[in-house]
Amino acid sequence: MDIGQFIKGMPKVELHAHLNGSLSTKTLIELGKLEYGESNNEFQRICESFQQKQEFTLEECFKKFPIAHALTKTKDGLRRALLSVIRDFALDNVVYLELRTTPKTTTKMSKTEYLETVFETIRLASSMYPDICVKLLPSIDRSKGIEFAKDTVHLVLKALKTHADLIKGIDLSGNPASGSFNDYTKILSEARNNNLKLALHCAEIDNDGETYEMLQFGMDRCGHGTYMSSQNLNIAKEKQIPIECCLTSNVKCGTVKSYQEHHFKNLYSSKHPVVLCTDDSGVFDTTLSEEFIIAQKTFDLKKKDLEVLSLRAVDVSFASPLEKEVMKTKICKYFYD
Ligand code: 6MZ
Repeated sequence: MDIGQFIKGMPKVELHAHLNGSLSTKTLIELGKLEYGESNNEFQRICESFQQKQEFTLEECFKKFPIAHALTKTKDGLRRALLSVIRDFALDNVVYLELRTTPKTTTKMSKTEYLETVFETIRLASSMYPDICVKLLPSIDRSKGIEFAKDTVHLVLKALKTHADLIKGIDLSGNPASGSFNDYTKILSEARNNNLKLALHCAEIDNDGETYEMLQFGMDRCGHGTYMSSQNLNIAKEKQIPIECCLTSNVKCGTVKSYQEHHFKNLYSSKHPVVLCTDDSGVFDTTLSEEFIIAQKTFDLKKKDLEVLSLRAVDVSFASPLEKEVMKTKICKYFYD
């Protein structure tokens, strides 16, 4: 079997995926037809022109999310979008998905309704796509301010009473150039004190001081970890903080010059816990298989490396011990049967 096919069939674990960034162009167009009418070609043109762009800046990338947000503002749109995303990951043989999304108030839904719709849909998907286990990391968008963040965490803590099986932790994301990490430490501590894991976007842009503060504060996983000075990297290594590497996202946004120069290489060869992730598979037109294929080709990974990476992703996931056992069994079966 060729290595690409082997990777496609491999049971995979996705730990860094944003819901509204994971809508494929096909899904956006389908939802666009429902929202704006069959004959609205302008919407289709905008979606396609975004997909054709191979490189953009991080700032430009943040201009793409409102397109998806306009289609997930109703319960029906959100439900359809979420089901499509789960289906697409399942079709790519992702067996465990920690999906992130920012609970938001829209013109048609309250923040509570947004979150409840997400829970309902994940439960519905578990019978439609039984081969994929989906968990949620509600996101705090750092561009929306502290009051918004407090409200989100309090809603999530309330939701733990009925959805503790689905909620695995909190993600801090949003445009990394906006807001200040210090504003969020109090509310993130509250989440942590209530046993929520923290997955923080950290060092996605060059801001050494903030990266240092974040690493001192601590986190269960670091999103991106692109611009780490050697001092900060040493802290991450001492604390053994797993790093979620999103190759295509970083290269297309220009925060990493090329795949060859991606920090994944040094992290992996120094045996630091590292995972491959898609970030926004729709925005960057990728899949988790594709990310593994790129890593395999660029860094000449062998099957043993693919197995190590897959098992490491299980280890650093926020799954329960039983969920981890199930995943490890699937992975080992694939590699050794
Ligand atoms: C930081 C990102 C991101 O939450 O509406 N998001 N935050 N860095 C990135 N790197 C490219 N990609 C996505 O999904 C979209 C939201 O996820 C965050 C942003 O806040 C974006 O608005 P949801 O489902």
